[in-house]
Amino acid sequence: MRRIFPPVSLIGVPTDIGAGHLGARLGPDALRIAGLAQALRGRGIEVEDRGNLAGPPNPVEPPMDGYRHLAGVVAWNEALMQASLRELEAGRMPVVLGGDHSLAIGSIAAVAAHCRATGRRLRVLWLDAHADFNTSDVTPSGNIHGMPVACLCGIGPGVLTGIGGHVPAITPAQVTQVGIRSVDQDEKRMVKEHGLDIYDMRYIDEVGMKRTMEAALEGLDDDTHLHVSFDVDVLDPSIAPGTGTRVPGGLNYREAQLVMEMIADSGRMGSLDVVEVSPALDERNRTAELAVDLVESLFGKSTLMRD
Ligand code: 6HN
Ligand code: MN
Ligand code: MN
Ligand code: MN
Repeated sequence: MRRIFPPVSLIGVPTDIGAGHLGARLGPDALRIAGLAQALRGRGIEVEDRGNLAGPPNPVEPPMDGYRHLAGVVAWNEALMQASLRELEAGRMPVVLGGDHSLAIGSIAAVAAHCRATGRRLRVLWLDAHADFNTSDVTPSGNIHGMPVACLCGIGPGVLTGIGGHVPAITPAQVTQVGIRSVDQDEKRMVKEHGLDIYDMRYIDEVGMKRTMEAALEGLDDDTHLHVSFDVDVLDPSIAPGTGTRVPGGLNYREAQLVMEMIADSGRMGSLDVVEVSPALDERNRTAELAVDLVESLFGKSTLMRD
């Protein structure tokens, strides 16, 4: 069955201002060079590439009061919140090309605002090696790409938690995380305290990806907008070396395909981030090419007759 997807708008966010390694700023162009727009058009989807947003350069400064580059992260996220909301209001699906994962704050704040305005239910599926639930008090690095989920849940500085106009933008009950295998010591306490729904690698190893995704996608209905935030470091570094915070023991190729195919089958995806592609650390753009391959599956490509 071939699904009808709304028209897609690609929004490039060329920054690594929320990360500890430089390089994710080149991610949007790496994804373009890997043929993202062409691949989606080949599936019959109308695609507009809005180009890259502008924002402050990465000043490469040490953290202050537990945050590295807070003002810069705010500026990028305010720009993205506006750009993304504009697309949603025009009935288009924003596909955000990162950039580091701090940009999920603006991206998801926009989706949350749009869902509030239109009375839709929002669910967030967070595909990542990391829980990204740190705060300035507990962060080991000060890097804000380790904090977006907490910020979206209202835990963080007001300049970030308030970006979509409603604090919190979402509640932990709306978030499901898959692929997690690196959570910092105090971050573990945070995710437990706030009851985050986490399918970590041990769960996936024990239960298998099919049942994991059935559980992760449970309860979506016709009124649900599913936002997928795809951090490429959820993939095993042996197949996706081009990213700044590699953690061994990630998803293999078939597991990752099944995740995307099952999301596509749900028919509920309304917006997407593809983040943390870092071409400077990659081998011949293979991480961006794999990300594009997986995004095609998210948009319904399947091996045999099901498309
Ligand atoms: N990401 N938990 C680590 C930190 O510095 O807070 C790593 C975060 C990585 C964030 O990959 O989006
Ligand atoms: Mn809409
Ligand atoms: Mn992340
Ligand atoms: Mn990550």
